Amino acid sequence: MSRGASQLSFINYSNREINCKIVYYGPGLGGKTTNVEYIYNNTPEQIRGKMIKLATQTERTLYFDFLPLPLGEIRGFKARFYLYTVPGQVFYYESRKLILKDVDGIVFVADSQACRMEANQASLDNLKSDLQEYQYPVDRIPIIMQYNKRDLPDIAPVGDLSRILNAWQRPEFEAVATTGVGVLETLKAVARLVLRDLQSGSSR
Ligand SMILES: Nc1nc2c(ncn2[C@@H]2O[C@H](COP(=O)(O)OP(=O)(O)OP(=O)(O)O)[C@@H](O)[C@H]2O)c(=O)[nH]1
Ligand SMILES: [Mg+2]
Repeated sequence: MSRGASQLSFINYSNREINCKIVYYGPGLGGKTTNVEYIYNNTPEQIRGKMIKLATQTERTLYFDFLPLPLGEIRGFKARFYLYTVPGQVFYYESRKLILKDVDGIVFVADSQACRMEANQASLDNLKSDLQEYQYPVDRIPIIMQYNKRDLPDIAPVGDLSRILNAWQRPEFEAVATTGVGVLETLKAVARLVLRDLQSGSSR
């Protein structure tokens, strides 16, 4: 067992698939949906599933965004990744927590703008407490940090973001989700961690 209670990816023996759940988490308007949209738009139609968005009229995520993607193989099983985003607006606590259930890997999308540092921290605290409530081992669950919106003025230096948000020293990427900078790199990194985690897990 590598991750104990959090090691819950669903194995389907009949079609030899392993389903992995990746959640894009982070503060409101940080760029979670933009990440997943970019991935959708840059994946061949034949392999991607349908992207489902549950949005308000202003395009802010109301419940979640969802995109199925086949990404890699493990011990003869196809790994199918399900990408979810959470609604970042502060008051959607319950939806965020529900979406984290059975998560295999997390991308924390931080907003690099200096004025959003507190929102980043609050969201990270929220993530930690949700994981703790589910009794998922925060120190072992695959998490990638993404510092998004690097194209904007008045952004915090990466060193500051790293020091303040990445005390657990997870792999980190700079990104501009609107143009795709860093987006696929982030996805590959989280997929790699999740597959490695699956490979090392004896209970699968
Ligand atoms: N300049 C710039 N704008 C970005 C970037 N990423 C996202 N945005 C913009 O930021 C706004 C919010 O992006 P979303 O992807 O909807 O953010 P979200 O994290 O899904 O927000 P919620 O669903 O409300 O939690 C949109 O107008 C995006 O176009 C970026 O890297 N640079
Ligand atoms: Mg969104």
